[in-house]
Amino acid sequence: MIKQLVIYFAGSIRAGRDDAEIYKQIIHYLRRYGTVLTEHVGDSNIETGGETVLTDRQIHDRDCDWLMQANVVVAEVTTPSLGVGYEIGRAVENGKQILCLFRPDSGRNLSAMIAGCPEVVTAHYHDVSDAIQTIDAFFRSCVGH
Ligand code: 6K6
Repeated sequence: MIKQLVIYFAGSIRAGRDDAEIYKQIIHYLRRYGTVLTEHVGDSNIETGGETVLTDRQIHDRDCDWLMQANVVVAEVTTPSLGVGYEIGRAVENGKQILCLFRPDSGRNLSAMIAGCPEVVTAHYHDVSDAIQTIDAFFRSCVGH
């Protein structure tokens, strides 16, 4: 039987929610590979400056705990986010398998600190069906599923 993976999905929250629908669809697909700890990142009801029940410290500590529990980190990095960059850096330091998904059609340039990081697999995609193929290839080659 295939071992269920623990997956941490990272996507912009306070840096902007333009891609929230894409996050939601990617998270939905990732669930076939294991438990996604951060499903709320795809919640279209979360707003950039919205009210939070938890303090920033509680959010930070909870998300770092989840990050440490994860085998795999998948980050959608088209909207540049300090929080996502921080999570990727901590994931690298802790030896996680990391896939970053970037849409060049956005007109943005991905930071060299992500695109140039040898411990991170960075993939360009155009739409969600494209991203799904990339995710499948990543899990086959890096995680052996
Ligand atoms: C709701 C509205 C505003 O803030 C919230 C609640 N905040 C967060 N809740 C859960 N995870 C968070 C929150 N803020 C940041 N994160 C984590 O950092 C997520 O795991 C995202 O991957 C990443 C987003 O960072 P920013 O800098 O774009 O907020």
